[in-house]
Amino acid sequence: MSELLTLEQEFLSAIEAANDLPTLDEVRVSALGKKGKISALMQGLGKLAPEDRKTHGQAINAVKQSVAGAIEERKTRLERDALNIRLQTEREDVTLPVRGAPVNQGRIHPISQVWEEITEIFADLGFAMAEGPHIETDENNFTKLNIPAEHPARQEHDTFYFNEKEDGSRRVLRTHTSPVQIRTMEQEKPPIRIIAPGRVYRCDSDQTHTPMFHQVEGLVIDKETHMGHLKWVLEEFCKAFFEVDDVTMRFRASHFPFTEPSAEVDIGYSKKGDELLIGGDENWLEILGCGMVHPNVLTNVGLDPEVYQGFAFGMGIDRLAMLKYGMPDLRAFFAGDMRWLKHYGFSVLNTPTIAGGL
Ligand code: 2NL
Repeated sequence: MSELLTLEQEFLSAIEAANDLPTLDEVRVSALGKKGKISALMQGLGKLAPEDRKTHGQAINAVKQSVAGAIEERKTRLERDALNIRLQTEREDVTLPVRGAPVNQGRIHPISQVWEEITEIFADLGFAMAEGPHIETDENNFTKLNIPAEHPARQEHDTFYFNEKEDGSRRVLRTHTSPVQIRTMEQEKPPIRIIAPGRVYRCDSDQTHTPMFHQVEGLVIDKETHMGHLKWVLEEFCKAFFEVDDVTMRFRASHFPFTEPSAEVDIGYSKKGDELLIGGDENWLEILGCGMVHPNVLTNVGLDPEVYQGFAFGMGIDRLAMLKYGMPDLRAFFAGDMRWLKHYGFSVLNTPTIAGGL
C-alpha cells in the first residue's frame, strides 16, 4: 500500500513540475497510458487472491482518480497561462491598410466579359442560350448545313480532323457553333429563339487568327420570321453592345452556304484621335454575317421549309472584344500574361446587366 502512495506522490510532484503541455502529456502517458504504471497495476489485479482484489482495486482506482484530476487541473492552468502570455505579448495594429482579398485581385478575362455582355443582351431580347460539344460529327458541322463533301467552303474552314473511323465517318473540332443550332432544331419544335456562344477551332494561326477563338451565333425559327426581324434584332444588339443610342448599319449582299439570302453587316464609325466613335458613315467595319436559313438546312433537320422559316447570324466574340475595349493584339488574349490581364481585365464584382449597364 505504501508503495502505491509513493507512486501517487511521485506523479503528483511530476505533474506540479511540468511547465508545458508536452511535458505534462508525457507524465500522463507514463501514469495512465496503455503501458503506464497505474494501468500496469490495474492489470496486475488478476493475479491477486480474490479476497485482496476488491481493496487493492479501490486503492488503485483512488490513485488513478487523483492523478487524472491533478493532470486536468494542471492542464487548465498551463493553457490559461499560455493564453495570458499571448494576450500580453501579441499586438494587432488595426490601423494597417486592409490586404486585398482574392475577389479584388482577380480579373475577368475580356472574352468572358464580352461573352457575358452578349448573352445578357440577347437574353433581354428573349433568346435562350444553347451549348453543344466541341468535337462534332462531319454531318452536324458541314453536311446538314448545306456544305456537302467536296464543297469549296470545307477548305476555307481549315478544319482540324480526327482520324477516320472504320465505317469511314470522321469527327472534327467544330469550326463554328452552327452544329449547336442544328442539334437544337432537331430536338425542339419551333418557335426557336437561341444564341449559341462558344469556342470554335480552325487550323490557322497568324497576327489576326488563333487556332481557337470564340463565336456567337443566333437562330430564330418560326412561321413568319423575316429579314425585317433580323435587322431589328441586330440593330438592338449593336446599340446595347456599343452603349449608344443610334447606330448606322450597312447590310451588304454576301454568300454563305447555310443562308439565302445572305448578308454581311458593317457598322459606321469615325475616329477621334486614337478613339473609335461608333456612329456616322465615315468608315465601315464588318462585324457579323447573317441571312435567312437556307431551305435545304431546314429540310436536313426535319423542318418543312413550306411551313417554317427563320434567320441566323454569326459573329466573332474576340473581334468584338478588341473593338469595344481597344485591345490591338489578338494573340495577347491567349498568352496568359498577368500584367495584360490586370490592365484589360474586369473586376469580379462587375457583372454586366442590362439595368446596371454593361
Ligand atoms: C460569320 C457568319 C453566320 C450563320 C452564321 C447559321 C446556322 C444555321 C443555319 C444557318 Cl444552323 N446559319 N449560322 C448564318 C450566317 C452567318 O456566320 O461571319 N461568322 C463569324
